[in-house]
Amino acid sequence: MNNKVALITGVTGQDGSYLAEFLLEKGYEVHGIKRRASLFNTGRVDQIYQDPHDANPKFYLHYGDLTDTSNLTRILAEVRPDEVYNLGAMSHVAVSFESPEYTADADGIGTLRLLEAIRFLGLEKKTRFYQASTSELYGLVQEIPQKETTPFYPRSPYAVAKMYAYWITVNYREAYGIYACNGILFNHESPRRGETFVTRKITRALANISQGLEKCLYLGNIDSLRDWGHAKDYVRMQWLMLQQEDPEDYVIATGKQYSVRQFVEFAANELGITLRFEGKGLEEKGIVASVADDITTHVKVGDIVVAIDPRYFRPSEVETLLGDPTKAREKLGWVPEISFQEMVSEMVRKDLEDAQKHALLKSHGYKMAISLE
Ligand code: NDP
Ligand code: GDR
Repeated sequence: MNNKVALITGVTGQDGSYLAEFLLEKGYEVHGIKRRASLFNTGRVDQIYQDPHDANPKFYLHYGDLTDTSNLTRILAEVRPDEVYNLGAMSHVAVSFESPEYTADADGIGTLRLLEAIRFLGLEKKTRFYQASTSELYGLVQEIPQKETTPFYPRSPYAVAKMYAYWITVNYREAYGIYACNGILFNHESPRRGETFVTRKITRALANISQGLEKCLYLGNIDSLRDWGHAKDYVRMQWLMLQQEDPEDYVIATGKQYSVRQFVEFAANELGITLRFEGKGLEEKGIVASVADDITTHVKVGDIVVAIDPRYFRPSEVETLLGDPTKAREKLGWVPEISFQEMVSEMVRKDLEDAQKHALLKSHGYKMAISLE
């Protein structure tokens, strides 16, 4: 019987939802912080929602925000968790250039608020702390592949905020003996990935295009290289990091790299669309892909399926990321179980299912909105 209590910030996000499921399966009592929104924002955790009126619920949601110190302190005082997973963040790199100050507050100072609350409440010896650090810390990479000892060079307000969070986590571990760890996670995706991150944007748009719901997928830098894993594999590692004798920081990655362009090709193949990229690089900034075969009903030879829109270029870009997960493998026995191909296929299948439902509704005269961000 597991009597452990966990608190997850960002429980309504991609990782938060998978982690909550994972911990509930392990018998944890799970508390999550959700933000007040004008529309329901718990879609990713609805399947594990438990009516608080039922006997002995194991999953609780609290209203809160990482920018609100008294709120965080009160929740920590009430919940007195054994483990805190700080997954909440303004997590979109491009958006952080638009809202740099808010990003610093939520992602940087928000982490300090939680650590300081743990200290203030005298929970230093009880509460273990996980910080969602990121491969974006490596930014302009200083070494290939990147590992725990690779120097940081952040390239966005998001990454700079996360750099503060990284170091304040290390500092509270060293200064106050808190069991606090950084997971330096490389990109990880799933059908629950937010629709404006590039992988989900691609699988969703191509699925819609294959059903005649959209015409063209507009992207930014398609030569960008990333080390993409599956979120389910990565939340397991977040938990593992808090179960060790000593707190340490770990890189979590697959050790394999693909370009955005390759991601498009894999996703298109899944849908039976064959793309021929016509532009050689970003210089052309025009059409970069056209369809080679009329395999699906709605896509014909010569149709432009992917085009470059400079609007999606970033003021300073992270061109290449490739992680070295040797430490996680050797010390924690962690290896990713879901391959890149399996992940792309799962994402495409889910988005195709949704697109087919929408196409059916449309064919019966129902109107539906598709966001094209
Ligand atoms: P998501 O964007 O899917 O989820 C972010 C979560 O944080 C959401 O629940 C969101 O709430 C919440 N949130 C945003 N702002 C605040 C705030 N001010 N106060 C409280 N909660 C807030 O991110 P992921 O699940 O993909 O990532 C989880 C964490 O891991 C993030 O910190 C991210 O920066 C980091 N990370 C992610 C990687 C990835 O590839 N996915 C890689 C490395 C690090 P709402 O639902 O209301 O928007
Ligand atoms: P990233 O993820 O910035 O790595 O941050 P994202 O999917 O947004 O971008 C990956 C790469 O694709 C390029 N790109 C585009 N990106 C988006 N979003 N939209 C486009 O149209 C587009 N076209 C090309 C980007 O320029 C970039 O090079 C993610 C987030 O989850 C962070 O929170 C996390 O810390 C890092 O991963 C690791």
